[in-house]
Amino acid sequence: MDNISIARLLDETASLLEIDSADPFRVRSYRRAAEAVEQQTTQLATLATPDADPKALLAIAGIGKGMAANIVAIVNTGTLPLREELLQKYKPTMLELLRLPGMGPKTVALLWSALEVADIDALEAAAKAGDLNKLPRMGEKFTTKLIKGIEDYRRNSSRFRIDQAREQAERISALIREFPGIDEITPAGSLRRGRETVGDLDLLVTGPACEADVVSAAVDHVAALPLIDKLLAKGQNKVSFTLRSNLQVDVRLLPRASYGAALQYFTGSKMHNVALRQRAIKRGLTLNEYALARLEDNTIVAAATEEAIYRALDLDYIPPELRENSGELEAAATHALPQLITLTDIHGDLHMHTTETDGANTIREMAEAALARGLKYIAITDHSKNLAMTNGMDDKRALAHIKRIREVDAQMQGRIRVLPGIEVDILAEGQLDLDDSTLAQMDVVVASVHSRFDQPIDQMTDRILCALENPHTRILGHPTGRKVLKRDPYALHLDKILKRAAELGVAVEHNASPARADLNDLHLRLAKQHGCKITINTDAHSTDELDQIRYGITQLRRAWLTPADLINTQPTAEALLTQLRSKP
Ligand code: DGT
Ligand code: CA
Ligand code: CA
Ligand code: ZN
Repeated sequence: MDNISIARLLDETASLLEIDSADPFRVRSYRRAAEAVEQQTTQLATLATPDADPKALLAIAGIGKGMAANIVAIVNTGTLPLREELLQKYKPTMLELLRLPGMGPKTVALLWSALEVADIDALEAAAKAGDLNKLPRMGEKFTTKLIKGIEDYRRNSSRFRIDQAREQAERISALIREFPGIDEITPAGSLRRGRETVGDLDLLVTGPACEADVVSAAVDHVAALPLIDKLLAKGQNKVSFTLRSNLQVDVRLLPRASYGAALQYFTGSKMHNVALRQRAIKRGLTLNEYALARLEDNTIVAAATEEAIYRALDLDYIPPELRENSGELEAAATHALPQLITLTDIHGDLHMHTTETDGANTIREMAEAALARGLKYIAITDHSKNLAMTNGMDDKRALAHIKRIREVDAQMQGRIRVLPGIEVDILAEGQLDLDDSTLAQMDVVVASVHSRFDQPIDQMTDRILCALENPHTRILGHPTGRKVLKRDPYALHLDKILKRAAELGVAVEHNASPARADLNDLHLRLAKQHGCKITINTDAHSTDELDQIRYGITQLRRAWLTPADLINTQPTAEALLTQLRSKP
């Protein structure tokens, strides 16, 4: 039993627990153990024999006593009791069903017990045969939606969200770095450009160990990385493999002298590179993954750094996020590239949740965590009552919550300002879910759609326009309702909404959660053209999620935005509130 197989069993148990609606912490402990196991260079089977020292397993970070016992059980019996017990009730493939819109653990369990449906193909067949209609709450409408959901899922499932891709890139990089003589590892491709999803990971590696005469040892090291599931190819300086998640990784090991050219080439995008090569040819130059060189005699003009390559083409350096061939070459040629926003430009976060509704941390904990991240102000914006599954607040609770937020604000003694706010539901007809008199007490009213996503386009547009007209609305939250790789935006005349928001001085949100990224990069560019106020918020449901701001910054950069385009670059809460309330 090798490590990858042990990891797969632990991960499968996590999936079964998830279907069983187990405690999320318990689920996570199995997932974390799976990750820890697959990163080990020693085969755990040798540590888990009856006469082996039990402490060796416990020394691995992420493996406690119980998990060590599980691993011993797996090595000695090929499975573990919990997994066997859960397999009496469920199948591991059911987890994939949970990724479909509208599918919760209970529905999945019912599909299994009533129809013996345990995977996507079987579910699709049952839906198309009309078998679901016999089950409670699964009428024709549910079936139609589900069939569409399965199509969307199939289209999307070959790509991975940026946060997941980045996490994997970091794990792999840490393992590659263990080889002596490697001093730089850069993710290239769509990850470096900051796209919200990636098709595969492209990692570029350089250092003394990557020079041509010694590279084969480094290639061997990469090809033997413990977390490789399937080795796809091993060449002179390239290794391709897949991970357990099925994500493909292409690692290239390159000599220092041509690292810049390779970085430029493999960062792409393809369209940006095509345009850049055309520009090179006009100048009597040729550009490939090894160098920018003179056409006539192949003399190298630039190769070691990207900066030198762009400079030699009479261009300002183009940040990776802009390399989509959408005007960046023209701008770089005329010194007209924007001064893109960075993380340190952001001084506040105006959308987050606490234990009062569906968050994991208290107001005070969120405030301390935001302070530790250098923020100067935050708004606490818990849910309103229409979103019952989050324990949303009615007017009375919302007013009591304001009081508690103001108390924490006072306790923080000016080190950070904590503003009372709300994420209020936009009801089906466009009314807000709480009384105007309640909303009037709030500094930051984020209005969001959380229900009835299936309204016809005109109705949805009117609904949101109506919410914008409420004089208390300050921010339109996650304006299109999309979920990355999961749910398309609702039908919407976004142009009309952005135009009206600009006229009314209501800010539009970039929700930085990598699961949402809403507005997306293209929509943000549109919002700027319309003259909208724009805010970036994390929508954090725990202190950790405040860090997700960095994914949002990447999307803002892809939208060409500068600090002046955002409102939460204002240096103080007062300045922010003045701008938030201002009318054009
Ligand atoms: P992805 O993986 O679908 O999210 O998107 P990328 O942009 O990472 O694309 P990928 O992995 O196929 O290739 C990475 C970069 O390498 C790409 O942006 C440009 C460059 N590249 C790869 N193959 C070719 C090619 O056949 N022609 C050209 N011009 N460039 C290529
Ligand atoms: Ca790629
Ligand atoms: Ca690739
Ligand atoms: Zn929301």
